[in-house]
Parts: sequence; structure tokens; C-alpha cells
Amino acid sequence: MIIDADKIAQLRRMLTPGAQRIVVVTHTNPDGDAVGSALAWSALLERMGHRVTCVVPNKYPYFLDWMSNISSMRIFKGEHAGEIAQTIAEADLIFCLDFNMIARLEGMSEAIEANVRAKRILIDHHLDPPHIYDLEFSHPESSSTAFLIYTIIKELAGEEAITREMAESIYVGLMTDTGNFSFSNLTPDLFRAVAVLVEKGISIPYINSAVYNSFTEGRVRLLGYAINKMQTLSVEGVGVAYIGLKESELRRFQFQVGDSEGFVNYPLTIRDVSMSAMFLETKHFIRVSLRSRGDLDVNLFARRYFEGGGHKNAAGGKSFVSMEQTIAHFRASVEEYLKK
Ligand SMILES: [Mn+2]
Repeated sequence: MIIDADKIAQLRRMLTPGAQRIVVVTHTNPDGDAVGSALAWSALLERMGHRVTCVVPNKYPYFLDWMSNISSMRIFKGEHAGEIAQTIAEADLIFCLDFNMIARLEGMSEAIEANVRAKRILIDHHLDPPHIYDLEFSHPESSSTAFLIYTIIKELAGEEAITREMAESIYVGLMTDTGNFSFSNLTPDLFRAVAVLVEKGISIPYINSAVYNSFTEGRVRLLGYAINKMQTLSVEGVGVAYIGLKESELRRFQFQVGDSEGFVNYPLTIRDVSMSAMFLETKHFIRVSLRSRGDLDVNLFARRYFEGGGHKNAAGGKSFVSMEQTIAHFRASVEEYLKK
């Protein structure tokens, strides 16, 4: 991945002098890449002498609770919203990591929009960013934002600036966003980065186990239930699978944030399925997750039919009608989309 040297120079100028008030934010329902990137980047900025506040719009999944410094992450949603909004209002620089639409921050968007004085810097790998940032590191070819963070740190401060804790955070991002190094954009540079992280002393078996083997019993039973509920259809010879889970069903399995993470990938393990969807009912809307294989573009699909977007093979969106209507809309949309 090539990062524009001019942009690195610009970033360096923005980060001099030290002791600036910096806010690092990432997206709603933060995943391993969001949290890992934000923690590593915040740690670097702190080492550079800045006053850093790392914020997530809502709670990160419990299987990331073990991460070093995760307790320093502020959670906007809840009792501290006012105080965090104040910190955002006073920031000199705001870094937006692993998302590009401010609207994706839901309740926190207003607090970010309200600070019109701060310079905003984007570090992200999702498609089609709006050009509203003062500095943009937008690299859809990067397998994760964490890999982008790694590359920027290397360019800005050298590998030696990476501590073991930062290496661990970066690795969590690389690992989770690539499906344990099995999705696309797995470049030689990515594996060179992994080699450096291992040199920093991270334990891959430990991280792997901490993230993937730490689920609750309810989560594993919910997965079994969800797979049993899965529906499949075939459109123009393309296999499509989907799962819809209502709030009442989630409650039966003591659902916690993060429990459904990864469910949408399972239907793609079926030989003939090239597109998978999951519909998760929340208080205000149905969260739509989409995955695909090969050339089937779910980013475009999410944009066109579900007010969302993301990557070619992994995207998300929202639906504001009932589960039944959402599924009917999905089935009709798939027919239209795949017949073109
Ligand atoms: Mn990501």
C-alpha cells in the first residue's frame, strides 16, 4: 500500500506542536478493527505528547474486554455523554477511524459536527468517503484500518514507535477484519507487518483465543438457533442465504452486544451460496449485514436497497420497517439486483 508522502508531511505538521487536544473516534458497534485501530493510534499520539481522548459511540463487544488500555476508551452512549461532548467541543484535532460517514456515529454525530474549529482527519478503508475532511487517508485497498494505521505509524514515526501493546491492538484489527487472514487484499506487505508485530512480542495464539474462544454459552446456542432458521434461495443460479433475528428471540439467549458478530459469514461456508444477509432487530431499526464472495458486490446492493454501504464483499445497512417487510424487500431486491 502506497501512502502519499505529502499527506504524511501534512499529518506531521498537524501533529506539531505537541500537547494538542485530540479526539480519536470510531464507528457505532465498534468491531475489532475499529477498537484495535483507535487504541493503537491513540497510544501513538499520547507518546507524541498529546492529550488524547479515544471515544466509541457505544459499548464495544465483550470479547475485546481483555485488550490493554481498553478501559481508557470512553463510551459516549450513557451517563458520560455530556462530559464527552464537552471534550469533543474543545478538541483541536479529530481523527475519524474505520468509517467515513459522520452519520454513522448516530447520537455522537451532533457532538462532532458542533466542533467546526477542529481539523478532521480521516483514516479509513471503506468505499466512497464524502470529501469533508481536512486530511484524508482513504484506502479501500487496505484489508483493515489497522493495517493502514500500521503503515501510517511506520511512515510517520518508524517501526520503533510501536510498543507491544500497540502491536497487540493492531493485530486484533488485522486478524478480525481479514477473517483470520482469509479474505481479500492479503498482500505481502500485510504479512511483513505481522512479522514486525510478532517481533514486538505479541502472542498470536493468545490473541486468537482471547477473541474467538471467549463467547458466552448463550452466544453459541444463539448461533445454532440462527443457523437453523436460515433461509436459502437461488436467483439466476446464485445461491443466497439469510437469517432474521427478532429482539424477542435474542432475549431468549441473553443476547449481549457482539454476540451476533460473524454469524453472517457462516452461510457462505455452503458450497453454492455466494451472498449472505443477516437482519438483526434493535430498538429503533433492523440492522442489515451483508457478505458475498467473488465479484458479487454487496456494497452497491447495500447502497441501493438498504441505505448503507461498506466494502465489495462486506457491507451493512438499515431497515426501518418490520422484520417481515424487511425480508420481503430483501427478497425482491435480490431478484432485481441479480437479474441485471
Ligand atoms: Mn475495518
